[in-house]
Amino acid sequence: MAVTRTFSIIKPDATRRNLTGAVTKKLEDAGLRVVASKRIQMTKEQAEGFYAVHKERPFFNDLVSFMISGPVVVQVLEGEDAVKANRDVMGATNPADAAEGTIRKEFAESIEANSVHGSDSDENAKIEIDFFFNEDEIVG
Ligand code: IDP
Ligand code: MG
Repeated sequence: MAVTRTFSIIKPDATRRNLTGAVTKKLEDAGLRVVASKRIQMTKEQAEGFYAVHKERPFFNDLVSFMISGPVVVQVLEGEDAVKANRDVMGATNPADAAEGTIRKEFAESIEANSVHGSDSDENAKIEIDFFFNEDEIVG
């Protein structure tokens, strides 16, 4: 296995409850290293662009509204097989289905307000990292 990168968002439900540190600790305990991080208020255009893959889904408008309802923390994470390591510690999309010890099991409020985003492939990780970060903002 190789050291790779993935992209993470700590979503507005988590920043609102002051869980940035608690979520980041879970990521670090899972062997991931935060190599870039910034707290931003996403614009509607950014959220629509980021989630464009979901634009035909019935929850798209609600999801965009939720993602701009407060600040988020966008992060680049590095580690062994980072995409999988992150998805494993995130847990299932619906917190009702999430395994014990995962971020979503512990912190998520609902299937929508589920505390974290994580890339689902190395290819999408690169696209998502490039969407929010310049290379000189990432320091391993
Ligand atoms: P993922 O975040 O686990 O990869 P996706 O299917 O990519 O899940 O969905 C993206 C995001 O859209 C989810 O994290 C969640 O915030 C929201 N979402 C997914 N499914 C639903 C749904 O059925 N109702 C409301 N929001 C949803
Ligand atoms: Mg996804």
